[in-house]
Amino acid sequence: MPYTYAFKIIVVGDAAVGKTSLVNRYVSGEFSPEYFPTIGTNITEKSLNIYEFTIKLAIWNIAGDKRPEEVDKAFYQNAHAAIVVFDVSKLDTFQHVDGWCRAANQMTTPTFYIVCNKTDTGTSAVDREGARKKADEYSARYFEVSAKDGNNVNELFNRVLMDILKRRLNELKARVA
Ligand SMILES: Nc1nc2c(ncn2[C@@H]2O[C@H](COP(=O)(O)OP(=O)(O)OP(=O)(O)O)[C@@H](O)[C@H]2O)c(=O)[nH]1
Ligand SMILES: [Mg+2]
Repeated sequence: MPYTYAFKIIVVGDAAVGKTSLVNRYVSGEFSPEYFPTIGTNITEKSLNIYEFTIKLAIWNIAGDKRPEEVDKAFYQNAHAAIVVFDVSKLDTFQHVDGWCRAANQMTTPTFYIVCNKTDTGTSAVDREGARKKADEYSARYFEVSAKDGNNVNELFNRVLMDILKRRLNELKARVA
């Protein structure tokens, strides 16, 4: 029987920034130009086999129409990683990144990722350097992606997985030291 590890990744950010689209692009390689707002919380699973290990990623994705502090605590709890998404064509979605990071930080100490989505649109309402600096504030990694054309999406989730595994190994190392 392969040993199974399960990790929880949460995806947050304002409504319509493309959270569901990013998850769908990563998990099934698909993109829909239509907007189907998420209702409540959606959990998508993806299994990966690495050597004899099975890694199960549970990707929790919420409806972005709530304020960060209104989201149920259970959503944030025990997350191994938090992906905070904004839409590069809408400045207010970037301004709300702080609120999402703070809410996630209060509940857990996940590895953070700040993700600038919809880079395919060619429009930029957000100063990219400012976004990078924001990521530094939270010791987060910064990614520019497009769920539409798939640019950098696998790289993002692969990095999330590698960071989670690295953290796990460091915890084990600390235990045996
Ligand atoms: N051009 C472009 N459109 C995108 C991209 N990602 C998402 N969209 C579109 O943006 C709209 C909203 O995408 P969703 O993935 O449903 O956004 P969401 O953040 O899950 O929204 P809520 O569930 O309401 O919080 C849809 O019409 C998508 O097709 C992208 O990278 N580029
Ligand atoms: Mg959604």
